[in-house]
Amino acid sequence: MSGTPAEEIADLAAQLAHHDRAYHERDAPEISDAEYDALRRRYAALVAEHPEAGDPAGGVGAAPASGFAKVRHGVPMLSLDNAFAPEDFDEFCARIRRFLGLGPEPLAFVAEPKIDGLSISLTYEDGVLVRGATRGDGAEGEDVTANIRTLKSLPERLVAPFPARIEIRGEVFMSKADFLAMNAAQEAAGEKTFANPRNAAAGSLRQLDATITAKRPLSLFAYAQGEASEPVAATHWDYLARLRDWGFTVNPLSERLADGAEAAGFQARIGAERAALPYDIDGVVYKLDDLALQRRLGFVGRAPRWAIAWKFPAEQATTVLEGIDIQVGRTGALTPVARLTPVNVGGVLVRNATLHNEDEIARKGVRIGDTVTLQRAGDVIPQIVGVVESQPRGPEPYVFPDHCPVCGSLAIRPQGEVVKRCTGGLTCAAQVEERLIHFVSRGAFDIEGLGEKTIREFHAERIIASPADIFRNLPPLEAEIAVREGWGALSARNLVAAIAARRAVPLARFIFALGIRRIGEANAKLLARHYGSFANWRTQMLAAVTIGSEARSDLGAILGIGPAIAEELAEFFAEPRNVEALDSLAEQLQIADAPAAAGGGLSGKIVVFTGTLETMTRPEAKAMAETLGARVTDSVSKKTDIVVVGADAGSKARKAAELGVRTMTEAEWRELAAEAAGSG
Ligand code: 9MJ
Repeated sequence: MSGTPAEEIADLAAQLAHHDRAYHERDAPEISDAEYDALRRRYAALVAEHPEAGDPAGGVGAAPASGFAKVRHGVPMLSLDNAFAPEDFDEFCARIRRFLGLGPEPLAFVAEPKIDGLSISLTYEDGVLVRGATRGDGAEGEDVTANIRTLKSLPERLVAPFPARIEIRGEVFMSKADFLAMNAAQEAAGEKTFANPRNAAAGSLRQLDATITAKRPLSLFAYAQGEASEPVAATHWDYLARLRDWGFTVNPLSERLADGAEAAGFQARIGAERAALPYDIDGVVYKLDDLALQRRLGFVGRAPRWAIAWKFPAEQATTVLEGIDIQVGRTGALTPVARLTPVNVGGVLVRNATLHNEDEIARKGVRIGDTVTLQRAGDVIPQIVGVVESQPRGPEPYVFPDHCPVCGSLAIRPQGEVVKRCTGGLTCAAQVEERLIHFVSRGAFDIEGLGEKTIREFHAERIIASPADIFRNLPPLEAEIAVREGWGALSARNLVAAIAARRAVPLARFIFALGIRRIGEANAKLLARHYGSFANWRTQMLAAVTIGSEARSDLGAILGIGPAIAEELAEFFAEPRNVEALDSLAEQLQIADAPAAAGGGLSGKIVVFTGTLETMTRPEAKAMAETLGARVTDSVSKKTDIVVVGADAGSKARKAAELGVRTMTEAEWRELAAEAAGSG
């Protein structure tokens, strides 16, 4: 092996590049996947240990902890909205009809049992599998190509004819029988066992050594599409048929329903069969069959408007309420959490359950010492349903505290709200800690190696007291961490490198990371897109503190923000300590301006629709404009770029004319949008 670490790194990078070409370009790997992974791991370890030598193979710094390279999904991998009752499903259908402006004509759906596994994306080029990736956060997953190749139910090559490039999505899972057998074998061998088939499937797929994955009994059902070089079907049902032709396994229980009215019957049938099925399902996914309509419907946030997961009723159990702990959230919300005698609910051991808020406890009449009914639906936090009256009762009603259990500040409950909040703000250790945890979380700064547990530890020991502390004085921080138990020089260096790598941050992530109440990822994006730069956002927010200011009404007029959220932002900026914390944090960072929205032609344009539209509903028109990068607002001002004037338009059209804002008809708008879509 070569001499200095830098030489060894360069040598390994060259070897990796060679094997990457053999694998991806010539389809003729010269070493096994396990040998390749070993090379990658050796390389990653050396790069982490000697950051001064650089990362010539690239990408390793992105994922040192997991060992998997990150992969951006060309089309985001979506999650699904849930339905729990027939009314939820009916509302879903009604929403589709409203959005598309449809009458009572039948709407066909495809119903698929919802497998509780792990979503993956499979890319085929010229019919050959070139990449497998996990869903990750939907935008970015992990490259698990080597692992996914070991699945028997996965075609390495598609059966012709197929498009030049296509991405197929599906669920990797483990059958109940395979899960039980594998756990028994693991236990006999003194190895780790898994809590349920879902965890077993995820743990087996995400193995750094793909030869381990190969020994695990994983299965795959294909059910969705990502990017494709050409359209392959006009309906989802036909798409499933294509999947079968190409060699995939499609769930044989999937059915085409001529109308949504048939969903309840399907739900009941599958529910009755559920226990006897060879794999775990937690509901049924209903997808609108017509793909052209799917495209028109698009997404809200991370979920498509054209699909819904109708979950089965929750599993229930009874146990004793041993106590009620009050948790303090990052915005000061006091949440009562039930401490329970541990009990098994549908295969999961439950020790805690949410009691939501003060009113819920009173409404259910729950007392400490009561026997309670507990339920768990899907991945949601278990809930207390009510008291088992026939069992001995707790001695006295529960009194909700009126002070924060952590900092002792008064807890108040504004009129009309259900949540009591600690008024301690940044003086409350619990709020500060929760804000820090939010700050480093996935959609925010996402710092590798700085998760919830580490933050709690560092905060408790005053190593990190504010977000700015994370980035300030990294060398002393590294020295301090290096000598901590369980750390050491290498992990300290890795952590500091991971922190440094996050100094450059997009504006939307920065805004989201602040943890301002009601500013989730979607709203943070809206704000970033609207204000463009950190400096502009900061100036405008400070101006928006004044009720009635132009900045305040501009903020409230952003589509999707509105006056209530505007007030939340104004409240945050009205507190000088928040602005101080914000500024000292910003000093440590390079906050990138929000990119002009994807979609080309209409990026950053402000559009107003007025009057009655003939060929689309208002929600569809808005969604269409936003997809193309435009912002849609409700009122016309001199900042408005385009006013689309429908039938019987009134004052807004007049105002546009007065201000000299460009107006167009609906037909002209469609033409412009089509052009913009083409240019994107
Ligand atoms: C599962 N988990 O079985 C989808 N899924 O489609 C099925 N998940 C899905 N479809 C779009 N059958 C997003 C997720």
